[in-house]
Amino acid sequence: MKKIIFLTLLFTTVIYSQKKFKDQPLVSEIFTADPSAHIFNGKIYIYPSHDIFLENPPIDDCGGKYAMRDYRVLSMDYIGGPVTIHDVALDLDDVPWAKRQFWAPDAAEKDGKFYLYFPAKDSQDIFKIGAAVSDKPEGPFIPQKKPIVGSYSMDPSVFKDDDGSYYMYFGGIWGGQLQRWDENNKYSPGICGKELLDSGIPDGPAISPRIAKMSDDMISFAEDPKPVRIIDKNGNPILTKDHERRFFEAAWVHKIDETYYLSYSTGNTHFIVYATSSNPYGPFVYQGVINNPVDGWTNHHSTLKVGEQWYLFYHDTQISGQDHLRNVKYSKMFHNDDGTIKTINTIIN
Ligand code: FUB
Repeated sequence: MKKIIFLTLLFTTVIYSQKKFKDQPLVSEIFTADPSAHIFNGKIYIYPSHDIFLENPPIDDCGGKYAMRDYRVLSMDYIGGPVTIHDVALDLDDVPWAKRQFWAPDAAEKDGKFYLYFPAKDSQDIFKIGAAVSDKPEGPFIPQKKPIVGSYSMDPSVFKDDDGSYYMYFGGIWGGQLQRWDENNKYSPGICGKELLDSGIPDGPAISPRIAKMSDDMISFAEDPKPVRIIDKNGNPILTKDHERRFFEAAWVHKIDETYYLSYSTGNTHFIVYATSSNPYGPFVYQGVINNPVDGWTNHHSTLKVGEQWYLFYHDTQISGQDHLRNVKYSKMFHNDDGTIKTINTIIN
């Protein structure tokens, strides 16, 4: 038995030492994932999930091994500068409605206040999205006592438009539970994983991420969430079984001139892809791949312009080799003259 363990470890070490990674982890003291990057007060702040080691990680399709319990914010004065790991920004124990699984968060700033948006499962094990407020970008954040009314599923990201409106994009299928919510925002209990691959959802338009405009208070929705349509260049919806292009999780929006770029993860096919629109509500037209599969199962990102340069923040599993123990990184990202984005390969063969 000892021999088998030794050989397995040796094999993993050899494989990993042979892999060449384009970028290096931002920090190695803690495991971090799902980086949402912003510039606040002239500094770069990254809001990641804080992955934790589990003695016996559950094996299920509901994402049980992503059992995170707090958030830690990272910051850099400039790209490539030293990274500060700030103290705990929000602890699961301090959120009255949240029972478990602090998944991918995001943050926004308005009028000198900072808002952290985070998903967690409630006492019924249903994902909802919470808001927490701070005077400082790194927190600590004071959570609202209840989740955002009308919110559901996970992976919130909040986009500020040029006219000062804020929109939350959210949702994710499988363990993210989006398949349990219809487009009128009605919940029905349901399955959460691989069963959805072939028989779980009828073939037809894929499940859409959701959008809701934020109220002025930034802690509530100004409207009922609506589906965000993703279509191909002929105007046809991207279909459920189109696993390389359909939405899975990790919606994120950036804007260049009048074009909105919606990027997202395709989950089980592991790409970060993008689609464009002239309207924050869509429909978005599928364009292509931003990030090819990274090391590890999940692929989750954000985009940020620093000076004149765009960056893709993402994670992989370079340090641990385990899907649920990730490390955040960044890479330069380039738009072509026609507005398309050059595909990034984070593993160099
Ligand atoms: O980190 C937990 C979940 O894994 C995120 O919410 C998903 O986007 C995936 O990265």
